[in-house]
Amino acid sequence: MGLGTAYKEAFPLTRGSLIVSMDSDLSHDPRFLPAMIEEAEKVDIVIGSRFTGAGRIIGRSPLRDLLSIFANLAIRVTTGTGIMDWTSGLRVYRRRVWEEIMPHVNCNKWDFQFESLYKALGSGFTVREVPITFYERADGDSKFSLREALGFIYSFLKVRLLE
Ligand SMILES: Nc1nc2c(ncn2[C@@H]2O[C@H](COP(=O)(O)OP(=O)(O)OP(=O)(O)O)[C@@H](O)[C@H]2O)c(=O)[nH]1
Ligand SMILES: [Mg+2]
Repeated sequence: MGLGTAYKEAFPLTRGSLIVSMDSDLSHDPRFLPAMIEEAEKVDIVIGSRFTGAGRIIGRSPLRDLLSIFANLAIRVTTGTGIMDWTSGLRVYRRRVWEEIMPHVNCNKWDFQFESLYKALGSGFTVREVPITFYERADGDSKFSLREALGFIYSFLKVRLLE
């Protein structure tokens, strides 16, 4: 039913003062978490970033990388923020971020990543990025398609223009 739907289902089941989100297709390596959690002492959201410092992507098709880079560039320029990786699913949130923004996030697919971050920034929460290596999925089928990409653009415009 989509990534956003899954996050909303999972949120009431979480405990503790920090919430970690990560993709379940092994694209995210937990070895980056200690540095991210350390950073979360200072800010409200820490993004595991493929596009800052030593951040990188391994094994994915150049076309997918290019789309990702372009989407992030477009979001960065149109929102006027310095965030390099808006679509990364590896994040550490302070619990109060989710408590405050979750009721206002409507996107149910991977557009959730954009809307949650956008609304968190709008609520004054602070964000920092920590470089990570993103690995192409080891197995399973991708849900990515032109339809998904167009759906993301639609959601982006809707969030930006209507809310
Ligand atoms: N529970 C649940 N999780 C989902 C769903 N869709 C996506 N996810 C999770 O979100 C992660 C990110 O989505 P992906 O489809 O892997 O997105 P991506 O990494 O950009 O693209 P590919 O790995 O190339 O397909 C997945 O690894 C899953 O963990 C869903 O419908 N339900
Ligand atoms: Mg994936």
